Amino acid sequence: MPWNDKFECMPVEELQKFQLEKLKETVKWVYERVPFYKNKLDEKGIRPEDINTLEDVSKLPVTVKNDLRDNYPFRLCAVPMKDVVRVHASSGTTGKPITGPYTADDMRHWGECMARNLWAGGIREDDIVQNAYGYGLFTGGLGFHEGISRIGCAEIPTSSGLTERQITLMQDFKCTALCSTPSYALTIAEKAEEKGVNLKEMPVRVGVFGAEPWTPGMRKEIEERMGIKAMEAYGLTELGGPGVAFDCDAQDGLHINEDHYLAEVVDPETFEPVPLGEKGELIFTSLQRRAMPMIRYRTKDITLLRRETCSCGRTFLKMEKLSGRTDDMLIISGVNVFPSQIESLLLDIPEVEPQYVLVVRKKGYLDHLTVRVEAKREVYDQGPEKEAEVEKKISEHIKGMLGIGVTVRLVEPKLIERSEGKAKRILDERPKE
Ligand code: DLL
Repeated sequence: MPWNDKFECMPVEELQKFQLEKLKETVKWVYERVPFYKNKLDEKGIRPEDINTLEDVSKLPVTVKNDLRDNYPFRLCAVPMKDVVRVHASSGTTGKPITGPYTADDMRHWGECMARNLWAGGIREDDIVQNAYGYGLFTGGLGFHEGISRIGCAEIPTSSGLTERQITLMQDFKCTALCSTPSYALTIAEKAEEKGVNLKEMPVRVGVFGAEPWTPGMRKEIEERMGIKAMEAYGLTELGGPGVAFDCDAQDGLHINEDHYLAEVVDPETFEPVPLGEKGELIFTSLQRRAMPMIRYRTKDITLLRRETCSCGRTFLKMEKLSGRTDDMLIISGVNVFPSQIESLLLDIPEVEPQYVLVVRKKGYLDHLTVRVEAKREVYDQGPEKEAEVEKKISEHIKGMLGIGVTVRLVEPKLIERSEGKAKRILDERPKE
């Protein structure tokens, strides 16, 4: 049974009626309160009354990350600061941070969306949940906190980092669930192995992971190394953090909390809508947020949407596990490559650990990719000949699967920096223009 079957299992027609009502309210709310949106709608000659069907959403202007930066910190805020009870922020890798203010109602909705996420992962009030997402401005720690408290679990707010202590607390407190980024889960698993702690014998049985791309192969790796079931969370600061979408027992795509978020997929170049089942860039309009609603926010995340009856009974639209971000796409010898594709291939090679960095350099006019991946100790100890053999095997595998020539460099075990939050997989050494 879902956390909130009234909404999560609502017949689609009824759900869409609800969405339309909330969409109209949201457009009116921002038009009357945020000059940025009023100007953009006026420029397009659209008034809130022109939104009469869900498809009319495509008449509205899109919002991009730079709009949030340009209006830093609170110019997109639709309520006075006296109504704001929390502000989160995300710095990203470049430029000014973007902010995410919440009203008390926004916080309540966040807790609801996160409770659905954790509940779908099988987490219940008798669980002891170790929350190893970073606490602070990042939405991960406190977003999960909101859902964990809503369900009424015993929360252990470890935040990220101090990995040895994470393992000790997990053991001492008999934690049954772990929440972290997938790369940090792998760091914890590895540290436990190093310390001779067998996680599989511990009570921890489920993890809810997200905030960065991870392949199905990585999910399997984490499940096997920790002896848990690995579930997923998706979200972004601009839309209030985690709680936008989550997977269920079927582990076949992520259900979008559709009573809170209206999803579209568009062609990233033309912005034309693409039909259900086809890949494109994901765009969200928030439907119930009040402090900082988002109209048609371009996520840069690439996925496809499916409307189908799920074995779990939820009617919410599903988005396929993310294959990457448009920002992270590399073009190597004219072929579009996402880091996730390389990750999947590396997970097939038993001689290496799933610890890698992709280095992009210019070679003449073309981009060249070097895959630095960590050898397993027993391989590394066999010396340079063995290393060369494994490097050749991996580059041939990549050539065979993706059709591109890359350089593969095995590196010594533990040489690649371990992640405590979002792993950095790409090292871009191309000259800046
Ligand atoms: O990462 C919010 C979050 C926290 C989600 C904890 C899940 C768990 P940002 O830092 O703003 O917010 O980053 C948002 O991270 O556009 C995606 O590219 C990526 N991302 C988030 N969840 C997933 C996921 C948080 N499950 C950006 N799979 C998004 C792949 C994800 N990528």
